Amino acid sequence: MDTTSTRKNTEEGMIMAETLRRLRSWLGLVVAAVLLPVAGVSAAAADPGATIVGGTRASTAQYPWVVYLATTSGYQYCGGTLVAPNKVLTAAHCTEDDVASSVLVVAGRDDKNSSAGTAARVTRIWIHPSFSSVTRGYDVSVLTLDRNLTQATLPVATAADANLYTAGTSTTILGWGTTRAGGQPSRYLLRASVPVTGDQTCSAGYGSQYKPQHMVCAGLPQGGVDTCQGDSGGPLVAGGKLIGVTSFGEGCASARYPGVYARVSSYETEIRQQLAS
Ligand code: 4AZ
Repeated sequence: MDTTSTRKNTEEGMIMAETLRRLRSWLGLVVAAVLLPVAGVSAAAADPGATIVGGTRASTAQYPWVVYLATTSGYQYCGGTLVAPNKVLTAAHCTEDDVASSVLVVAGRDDKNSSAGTAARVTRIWIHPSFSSVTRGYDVSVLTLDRNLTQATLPVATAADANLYTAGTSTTILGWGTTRAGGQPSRYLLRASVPVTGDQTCSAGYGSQYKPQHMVCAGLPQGGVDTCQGDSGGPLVAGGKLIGVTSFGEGCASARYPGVYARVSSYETEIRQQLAS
């Protein structure tokens, strides 16, 4: 696979994810239930987020700040992180087509088929004003909830946390996404550990799509462990802080293509302002 075709495939994959996401927004579950099977496209492939490949079961008792975004009919489509009692940091590409009143934030529910925890309503969606597409950066969004949740919050990395972005730093990724590219979403919360990848390694795979000022990569050189579809918007955690928001990748868990995350410390000012608003 040469770099050119890889980039092309990445763009096409993203365009498809965007298109399918808009269909979902417009038609809701009817698309997943009826049109996708007819078209031969799995619901997981239509999912704009990523889920965890190579992960193991985890509990929101241990990771209380990890949440998922769902439609009002209960369809989980992205992850997020509780960063204040009534604020969730997620990916802009998760919320760009959303209307606040049609988004649920689910906290404290390991099993999507259960009714454990809390489903809060969203009253306001902030999307970074410079966001246009995942490969240009700015893939961050802050949701305001209709209530204060009781779950613990996770601190957001700042400029003072530069050390957490050093290649080799151990991170935790979490989500309810697919367990392989094009696979089925996970019923349960999954977690995995992956090291932060150096800028040169990430650029070697993604070329100019990887923008070190705006992004950070994490993954193993040989692949096998990664976020995947449906995990988007969820946390990349190191040193007890949120250092990244799951953003994009070429497939999932492939050698030479680590997962790409929004570099949270780059958006410190904007995020801080949103948390205060
Ligand atoms: C996605 O579709 C996605 N392997 C998120 C993360 C990754 C791939 C895809 C990283 O939202």
